[in-house]
Amino acid sequence: MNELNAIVDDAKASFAQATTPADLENIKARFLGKSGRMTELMKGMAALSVEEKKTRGAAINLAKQAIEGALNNRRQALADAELQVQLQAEALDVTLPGRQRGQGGLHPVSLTLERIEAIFGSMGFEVAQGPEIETDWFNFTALNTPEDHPARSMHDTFYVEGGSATAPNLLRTHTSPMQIRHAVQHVKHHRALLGGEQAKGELFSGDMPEIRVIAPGRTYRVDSDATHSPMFHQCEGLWVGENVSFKDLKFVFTDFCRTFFERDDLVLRFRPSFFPFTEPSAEIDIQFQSGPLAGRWLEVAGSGQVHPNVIRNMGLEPEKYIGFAFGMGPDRLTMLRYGVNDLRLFFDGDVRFLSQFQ
Ligand code: 2NM
Repeated sequence: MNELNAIVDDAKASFAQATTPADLENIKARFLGKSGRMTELMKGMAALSVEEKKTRGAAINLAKQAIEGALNNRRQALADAELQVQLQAEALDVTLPGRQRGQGGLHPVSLTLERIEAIFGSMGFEVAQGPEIETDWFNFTALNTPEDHPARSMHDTFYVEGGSATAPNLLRTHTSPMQIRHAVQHVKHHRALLGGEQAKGELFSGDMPEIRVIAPGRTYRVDSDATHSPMFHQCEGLWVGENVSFKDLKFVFTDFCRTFFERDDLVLRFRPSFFPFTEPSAEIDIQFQSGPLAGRWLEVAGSGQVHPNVIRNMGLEPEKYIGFAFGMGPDRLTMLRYGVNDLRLFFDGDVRFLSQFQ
């Protein structure tokens, strides 16, 4: 029996020396494996008598159970140790402050566009959006711009593939083409509501609700310096009805500017000018009465009474329908409102600059 105790002690000592589970399983084979010491002892019983087999067998079984118990204990201990190592390595300090997710926000020019839309929305203007790649017809011809106008040259306008020699495609140079698209749809819709046949090319002189719309969006011109970006924003406005006058333009635009800049004492000046699509035309200047820009005339928009040719291209009879239009630069309005002196800051994408507007 001493021999069995010695084997059990040897097994326990050997198991204790194992430092990894794989190590332990190798050592186990020496005692419990096919040619392990316990297996050899069992084989050795073949020659014993029945009586001896009983006592010897029981003793061997006890020893075997002791070895298996020791093995399981060591397995558990090694697994626990392994888990501890892993837990240490993957320890989290739950008391550390969390990593903050960066707070996003709208671009300052987007803030301006939202302001413009809200103010004109309160005056009954719809918002129309449309293609940035335009045809020569909507961008120039429909807007009464002559074939030889310098704005149509490749020095001023980005021409793109996809058009034809007589109908080239281009990046819109203003959002007025969208005004034409909107007006044409408006007229088509209300003509259809009235029913009746329409001769080809016949201008509409029936009744319809007024067209009141603004067209904000990106526009493109071949130009780049501190005050010009090849991509810039525009917002054009259009109000067409049977009795819409320059007086209405002055009222609407004055109200817009005073609300936009939050200055009731803001003064406006309508200075005679020229655009192909309006006649008469005027530049609109504003003057602050206080603050860093006080006393200076600042140009903020172009405007005018829509040219009869343009009214016709909307599908309307100019003897019945009249209106005004204006165009302004949201980029410049943003510079004036926040005191930014370089337009390029808006398009560099520097978060240190942009985050100041949140
Ligand atoms: C401006 C100045 C004056 C304008 C004209 C039109 C339309 F579609 F009615 F012809 N939309 N916008 C217009 C008029 C734009 O921007 C400086």
